[in-house]
Amino acid sequence: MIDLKGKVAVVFGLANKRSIAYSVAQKLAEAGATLVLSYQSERLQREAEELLNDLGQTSVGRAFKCDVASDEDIDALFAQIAATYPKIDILIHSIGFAPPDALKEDFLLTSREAFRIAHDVSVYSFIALARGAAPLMTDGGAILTLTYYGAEKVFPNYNVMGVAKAALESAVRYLAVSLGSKSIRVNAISAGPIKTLAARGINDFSQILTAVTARAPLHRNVEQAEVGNTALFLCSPLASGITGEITFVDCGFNITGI
Ligand code: NAD
Ligand code: 0WE
Repeated sequence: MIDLKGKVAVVFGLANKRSIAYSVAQKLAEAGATLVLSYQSERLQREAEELLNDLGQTSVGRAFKCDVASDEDIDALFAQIAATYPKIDILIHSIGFAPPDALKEDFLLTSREAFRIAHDVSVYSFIALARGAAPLMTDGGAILTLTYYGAEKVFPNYNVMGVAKAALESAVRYLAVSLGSKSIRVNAISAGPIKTLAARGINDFSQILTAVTARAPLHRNVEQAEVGNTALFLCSPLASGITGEITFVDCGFNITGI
């Protein structure tokens, strides 16, 4: 049994119960961790507080606002965390965004602004949050982000997000070296496709799910809880020797050739 009692986990990207981050938070909480949730805008504050309740964190957990595109928000968030908790142990980065048009048009037409936003929100934020968290991880720590196979292979319409995920996966390796001497491990989970808010409105998403069912060794799609379990493992002492790694949780889809 993994025991995370006395550990503090900060979770970014928990928008609702279908979010991958919800399942991750659930598993961390079940193992005894205290949760700090971060929500993107005031509009999501009540929702975040309700989610904290659902996760059994009413008295210990806290929710703070942080738009990761804002340096001021990131600084304010870590100041609030430092004032509330003596140290933090785990950071979950489950955030990705590109302007909707960039996920519809021909990749060739990707604009400078769409490229900038996708990389700012999906990649730079990971580096900035790791930098904010590191001084508070006084007893070592685990940092985890979520990526997708579109970093390596072309999926129709994933477009600039694929380029951003490739950069994110590289950032995992560079941060692992940067933070290794502090006993902070940095890893990513490459999850198979899951119907979350971020997948809604994606053209042909059901086709992607069907292709996985046909081709993946397990002949099914992955569930949020399976990503949550792997996240729990990677953030636990059981994974003390793993850093800079991309772990696929995709029912084996990525190993197949046809
Ligand atoms: P989701 O919509 O539930 O989560 C995305 C989160 O990003 C939301 O909570 C949103 O508030 C947050 N976010 C976006 N812009 C932000 C900003 N400026 N500041 C703060 N937060 C911001 O969807 P999800 O599928 O759970 O996505 C989580 C992560 O998992 C993403 O990195 C995504 O790329 C990755 N992923 C998703 C799938 C999938 O098929 N759903 C597969 C592999 C990887
Ligand atoms: O990373 C993602 C989705 C990320 C995402 C989703 C949206 C939708 C709403 C980023 N930005 C936005 N912007 C919006 O305005 N996934 C891994 C899920 C996903 O998205 C795809 C996929 C898969 C899988 C898009 C095309 C093809 C496959």
